[in-house]
Amino acid sequence: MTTPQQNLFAALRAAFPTDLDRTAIETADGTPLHYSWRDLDRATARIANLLASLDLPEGARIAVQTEKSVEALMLYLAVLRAGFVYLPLNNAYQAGEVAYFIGNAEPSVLVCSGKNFGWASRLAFTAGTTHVFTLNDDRTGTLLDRAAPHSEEHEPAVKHADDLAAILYTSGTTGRSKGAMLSHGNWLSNALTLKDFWGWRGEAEGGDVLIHALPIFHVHGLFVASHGALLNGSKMIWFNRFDPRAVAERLPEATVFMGVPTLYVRLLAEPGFTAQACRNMRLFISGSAPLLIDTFEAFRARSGHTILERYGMSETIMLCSNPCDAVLGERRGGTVGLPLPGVGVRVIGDSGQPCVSGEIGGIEVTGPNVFAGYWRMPEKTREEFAADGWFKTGDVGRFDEQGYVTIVGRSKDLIISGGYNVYPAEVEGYLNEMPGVAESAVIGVPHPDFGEAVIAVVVARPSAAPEPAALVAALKSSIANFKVPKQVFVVDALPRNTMGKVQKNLLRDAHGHLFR
Ligand code: MLC
Ligand code: AMP
Repeated sequence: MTTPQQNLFAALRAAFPTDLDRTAIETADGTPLHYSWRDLDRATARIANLLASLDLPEGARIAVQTEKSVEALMLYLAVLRAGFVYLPLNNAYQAGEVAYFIGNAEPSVLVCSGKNFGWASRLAFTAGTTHVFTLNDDRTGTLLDRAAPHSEEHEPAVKHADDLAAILYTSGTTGRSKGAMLSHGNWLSNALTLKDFWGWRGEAEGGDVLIHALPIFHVHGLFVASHGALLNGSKMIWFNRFDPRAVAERLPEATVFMGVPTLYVRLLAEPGFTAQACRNMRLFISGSAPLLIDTFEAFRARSGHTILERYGMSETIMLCSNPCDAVLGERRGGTVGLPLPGVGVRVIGDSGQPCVSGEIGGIEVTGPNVFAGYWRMPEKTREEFAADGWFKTGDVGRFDEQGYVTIVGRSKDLIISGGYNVYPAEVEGYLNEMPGVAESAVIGVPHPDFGEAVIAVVVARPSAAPEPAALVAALKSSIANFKVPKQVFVVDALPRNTMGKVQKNLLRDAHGHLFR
């Protein structure tokens, strides 16, 4: 018996509209460019053929650290099409961070921005990568040059549901980042569920148009947003950078928008963002970080639209969502809604037993959306799955009587700043290595724009006097800018409990009003 083709690209390709000359993507920053569905098909075929010509091993990883561009999206689709494994990297990561990912994932191919080619190719070739291409956000680079002569026809590689499609690195609470292994089946099942649950409208119902303004190296922008539009044959209005004024201007042409809470806060600060601008909108979706109830309400008052909040993570894609269809219930601010159809969500208390509604515990998940494990980290994988196979999210929450989930906190020491995850342990590791620093505690405090902001509290070594500004400058040269503390305080000692554990809650209380 032959297994049916489960290549995610094949499923997306099958959803392209019959008229391939229609616009699939229109760029919105700078001179507008129109990419037709035929352009997407041909360009991804050329890049897939280039990759196929490189004689790469089965399951080869293609690591990508580029600026956002339509061509970068095409590269992602081409990797799926050719049957290799996509490994996206945040373009804020610096050389030291990228070196770790390349050492751990051992990609055969690296695609980087031209401006980073020097250091990026040096470290990739040292780690055994065989090909390094460049791709810039102005449609230049060796990737496109090398792909140009290849055929614009390509039969998608046959992939099974369990075959690896992407590795997404998520930082570890202790130690280094872990690569979550996502399969073609994980992506496809979640994309099909969301297509239905969020009521994506096909041509017959007027057709949806998505404003795409998120980065494309994480679950939210690359997968949830792009897959949603592609699987529905919907046009995207494409922003390489989020600009609230420009987005507000284009809203009348769109029906769907997806953002992290910071994007909604910034839209509310934009005078051009009005109910009139939202007149054709059908759906605003928020996720990746908690949406404050104040933002939820201010948004409804200003635009007349109720934001749909949903909850996901790299390891599980989307787990819960507020209803889109009123028949299923209302959209409740402060909650992440109901478990998605086909996704099992439970809340487990300290006793190890499921909680009754209203009781708080650890959120666990099972379903076809849940990843297979961490790349080459069987121990970590075992630790994060319960004995019966449910994945422990590290988020803490409760169900209410109607089955809505509210996230009340995290058991993992994690800060989410503007939708990006920052693991305090990682930043503390860098700080503790700096001259004059004895120890440090990195915490998140409320911030009006980023939701949470990273700050650090540092204890000096005897007779040393580290300067906060110098510590910030040193961090900026080592780690991604969004992880760098917005403020550093030097203190005599960190508060500790009787077990010697740093009491971060006391530090959060002491600094909680810093940005308010
Ligand atoms: C930028 N800066 C940040 C930051 N983004 N600081 C803290 N947190 C952030 N998120 C800082 C930079 O360090 C810089 O500081 C200054 O802000 C300006 O940088 P910028 O690049 O010009 O910022 P901007 O373009 O305004 O970016 C802000 C943003 C961006 C909100 C648009 O952060 C963003 O796109 N966030 C979305 C993240 C996302 O897609 N997450 C989804 C993860 S998936 P300085 O000091 O250097 O000048 C996931 C699963 C799920 O979580 O459920 O979806
Ligand atoms: P990531 O590892 O980047 O995929 O981030 C996943 C984490 O983001 C989850 O474990 C949650 O802690 C958080 N998250 C995602 N969506 C929401 C949401 N709607 N509300 C609160 N936290 C969220």
